[in-house]
Amino acid sequence: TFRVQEPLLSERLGYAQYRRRQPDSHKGTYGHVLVAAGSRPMSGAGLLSATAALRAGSGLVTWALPDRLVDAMTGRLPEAMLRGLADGGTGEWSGVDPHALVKLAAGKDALVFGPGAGRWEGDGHFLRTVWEETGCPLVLDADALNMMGEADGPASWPKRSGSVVVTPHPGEMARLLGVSTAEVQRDRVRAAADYAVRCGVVVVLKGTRTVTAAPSGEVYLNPTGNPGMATGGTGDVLAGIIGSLLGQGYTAVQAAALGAYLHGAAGDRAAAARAHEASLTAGDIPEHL
Ligand code: NPW
Ligand code: AMP
Ligand code: MG
Repeated sequence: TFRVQEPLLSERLGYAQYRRRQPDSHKGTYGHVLVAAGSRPMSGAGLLSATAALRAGSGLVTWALPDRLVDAMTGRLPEAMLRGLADGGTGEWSGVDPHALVKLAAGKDALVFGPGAGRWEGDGHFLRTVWEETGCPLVLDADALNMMGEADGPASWPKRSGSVVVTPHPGEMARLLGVSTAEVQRDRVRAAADYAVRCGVVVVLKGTRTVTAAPSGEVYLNPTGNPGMATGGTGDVLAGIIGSLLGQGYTAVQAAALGAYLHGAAGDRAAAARAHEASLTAGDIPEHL
């Protein structure tokens, strides 16, 4: 059983829970997020996620990426710290030892993994290592979701100490559930809530009126956003926003629902700033946070 909370976020979870910055705070107050994202053909996904984490208010952002990409990305986002992980010269996560990422995650306040990470033989083992051996709250998006496997995946894995937010689009949700995209879209609330309850993770099922579902069965529908956001990279931005909020100490369900809200609201402002929403690009969204 699950409960759909309406009216939506702005009253229930949104600005009421948004924490104002305190005058006597410092960068340590606002969390250190590790964004592990981007690979040779998709470095932009990592750049978008890390940029969004900074714009969403993180005190510090470290962007981990395969070593070979570091030179090309140097200077693209000067506020983030770049950490190249040994990749055997490939520029791909397939060449990275998952324990190197685990080590880097120690002491971080949140980890975002998946945007532009790619797929490879044995990637499920990589994800399991991250799942089991990192303690911080985790946002799993894009390729990380495809590494989870169908159906029971995390339901049968050891319980993590840190919370988990997964951010599938309908195609990714369908793969997680082992059903068609059309089936997911037929009852979006049920698809998201079933998975959240069964696997003990917060699910953010993206698309028009993004559904946030908690393991408790609570469900929030997001009122913001527009079809201009149907463009490559917008999901990578959302993952960075949610990771930032998790790292700032919001609970997983707050970070997920508030993140979806702010992402859509920034998308609405970004669309309004263009002559037409069709011209919105993912990189506009962090600019309007
Ligand atoms: P169809 O065609 O309807 O059957 P994939 P991806 C479905 C990175 N990126 N409603 C749809 O299936 C990502 O981070 C990098 C319904 C669609 O064909 C990932 O790492 C960028 N269906 C990687 O690329 C910018 C929907 O899923 C299929 C749906 C692959 O991610 C782009 C595509 O999904 C991108 O973010 C919806 N709302 N949304 C960069 N600049 O570096 C999706 N589908 O195969 O999971 O591929 O989402 O493009
Ligand atoms: P992804 O497919 O991972 O890049 O994620 C796409 C992002 O854009 C998600 O946050 C979606 O909720 C958002 N989005 C895509 N299409 C729409 C739409 N028609 N209305 C509102 N938001 C959308
Ligand atoms: Mg995506």
